[in-house]
Amino acid sequence: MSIVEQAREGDILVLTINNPPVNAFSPGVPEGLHAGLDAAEADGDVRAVVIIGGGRTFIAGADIKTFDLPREQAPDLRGFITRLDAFSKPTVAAIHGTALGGGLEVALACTYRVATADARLGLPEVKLGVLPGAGGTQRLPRVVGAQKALEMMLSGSSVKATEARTLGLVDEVVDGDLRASAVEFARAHADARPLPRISGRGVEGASPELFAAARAGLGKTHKGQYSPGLIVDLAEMAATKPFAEGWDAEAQLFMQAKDSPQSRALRHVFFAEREAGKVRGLGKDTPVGDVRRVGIIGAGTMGGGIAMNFLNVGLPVTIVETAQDALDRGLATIRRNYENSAKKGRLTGDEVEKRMGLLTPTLDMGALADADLIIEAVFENMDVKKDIFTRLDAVAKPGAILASNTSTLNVNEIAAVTARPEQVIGLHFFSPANVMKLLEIVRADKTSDTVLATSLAVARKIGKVGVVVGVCDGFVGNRMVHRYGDEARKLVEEGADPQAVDAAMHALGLPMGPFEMSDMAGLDIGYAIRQHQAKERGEPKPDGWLDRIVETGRKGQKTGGGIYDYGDDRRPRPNAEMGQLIADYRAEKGLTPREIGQDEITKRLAYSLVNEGAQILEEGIAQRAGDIDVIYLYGYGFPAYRGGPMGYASEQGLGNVAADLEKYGQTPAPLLRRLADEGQTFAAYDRETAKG
Ligand code: T1G
Repeated sequence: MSIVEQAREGDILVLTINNPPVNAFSPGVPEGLHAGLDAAEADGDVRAVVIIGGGRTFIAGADIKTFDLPREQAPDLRGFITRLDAFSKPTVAAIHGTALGGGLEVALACTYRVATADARLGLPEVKLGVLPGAGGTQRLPRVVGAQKALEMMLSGSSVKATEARTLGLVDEVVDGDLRASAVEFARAHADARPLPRISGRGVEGASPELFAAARAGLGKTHKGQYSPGLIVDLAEMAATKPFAEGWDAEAQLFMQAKDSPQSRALRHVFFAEREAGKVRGLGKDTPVGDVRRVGIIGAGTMGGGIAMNFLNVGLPVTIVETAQDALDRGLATIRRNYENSAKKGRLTGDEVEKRMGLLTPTLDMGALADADLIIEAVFENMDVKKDIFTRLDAVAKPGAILASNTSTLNVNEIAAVTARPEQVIGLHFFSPANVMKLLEIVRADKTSDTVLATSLAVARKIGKVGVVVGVCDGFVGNRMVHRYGDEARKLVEEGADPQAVDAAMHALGLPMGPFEMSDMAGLDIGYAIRQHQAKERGEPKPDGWLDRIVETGRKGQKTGGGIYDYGDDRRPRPNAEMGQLIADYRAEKGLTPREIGQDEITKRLAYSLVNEGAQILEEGIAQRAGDIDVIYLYGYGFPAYRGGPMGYASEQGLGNVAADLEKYGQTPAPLLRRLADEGQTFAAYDRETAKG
């Protein structure tokens, strides 16, 4: 089957693109389409052309993998679109699945567009740190108006065909056979002359105020990002300059954006997200279990949040507690969360009741006997968990998956108390569990492939980004954040203010700095972990400045104050007493504070993550550096336009990172040292290790 198939339907020529999985505009596709237009031009009996996608979608965009090809090797989407726009016979884009990015740009260069009702159309290029580079910034505003075009291009969101019809983005929404309907539509419009061309239209609803407002809003909606400003500039050119001028400017600005560190980072993230869901060595034919009934042990904050994920996708959940009041509190919290969503119009009253109706509260663990997946979400204490898994072993049906939501404890130890360690896995949800997309899937030594594959499928089903990690203290995310917290506390010991440390992370693009995050999570949690780890290591009781703050009873937001004070708006405000406590601490320890600049703070914090990540990678706790990036993006808010910690380090140059680590008193991990000496990146390491 050729990549673009030509077929005559009477006087209509149908060009079908066969480039699975998403008909991206890869090498071969333009050549095939040009050949199709050549055939249509050469044959006087062909009155119109239909372009349609084979398989599950129209064209989902330029082939992102070709962005770094030398220009002469990259598919010439703009060249094809120029020819298509000027083609002498009517052309019809027949759209199903998605028409995204370059796919929608091809469709906009066609004379007409027809689509199935569930098709989605959009220009998501901003999510890759670029902009529509094949006419989208000039044609979309001419079709849907300035306001809607800005909204679509800046959000990167797509619209369903039914809305696209209202916007004039498609000419007809078809049901039944798309191909036949498109051929019929083409035949019915074969004699239309002059051929309507979008490039000849004006832009409705444009004004200097609109573009000024759009620019002003970027600081909030696209903080620190580069290509959104260019999109506004180009949309304004569509409204104020001749098409040809905007078209040429778009090409230049696209190249600039494509070659930016932010676009490299976002393209890395695009593929890393997809790779993270694949487990090396897990056979494609590994049987995947069918999870129809879920059991949750613990109706606290985590248990309730976890339960909501399954209720949201229509799976019945039995939730177990040890006392009625705890059970009642848990259910009330779940109901309150849903009712809050209903108040915001995200759920109807019926949907709330439907979800609540799927929830079975009980005090009897025996009620979990028919669950396919049971998730323990109780107090972070190994003895408690061991007791629960021992009892679960006697209750759960054969083949049931027994998962712990532990955030740091050893899943091998938990599995060892059961007679079925192959059924035991860690499913580490991040709080709030019904909101955070990250799910660390902790593969224990004896976890079976089927349990692992089923857990990945469950993650996809409940809309989580599941990343497989190994067993160690803190797995991947929390292990890295502990190191990051150590370095942050050290910076304050040496003279930095907590606010300056947090401000450096804001400047890097994180929504919260380490101390704001600690105050939010609860200072007592970090305190307990430090005490536990010191005890485990036989070290003296920790007595850091932050430990002293906790010992004053200040535990963070939950007590109205921790490192910072918090008002009703929950915004952190410096507390003079804490400042004095830190100063006194330094004096007592003989620490002479020094001025520490933002660059040093940023490097020490970001690279502490990277260094621990390199260690984790070398130990095999994470499969890929890309997986670590995905964990950090989805679990801790590291900005995607920086590529995640490992992607960010590769962009800085691992040689520079290693040198800075040494400059600031940290020893580069052996893998980091090796890659730095070889001039390698972490992405190259991932490619190298993928070969097995
Ligand atoms: N290029 C290359 N590969 C792509 C791709 C693309 N545009 N889109 C998807 N893939 C791969 C993906 O890596 C995965 O590979 C497989 O296809 C299935 O993807 C000039 C410059 C279409 C909604 O940004 O949003 O056009 O893991 O797992 O969940 O203006 O893919 O199987 O090896 O995501 O069903 C603009 C990106 C490009 C669309 C389908 N277009 N893709 O989702 O499958 S820039 C996009 C998606 C552009 C022009 C500019 C989604 C999807 P593998 P998947 P899915």
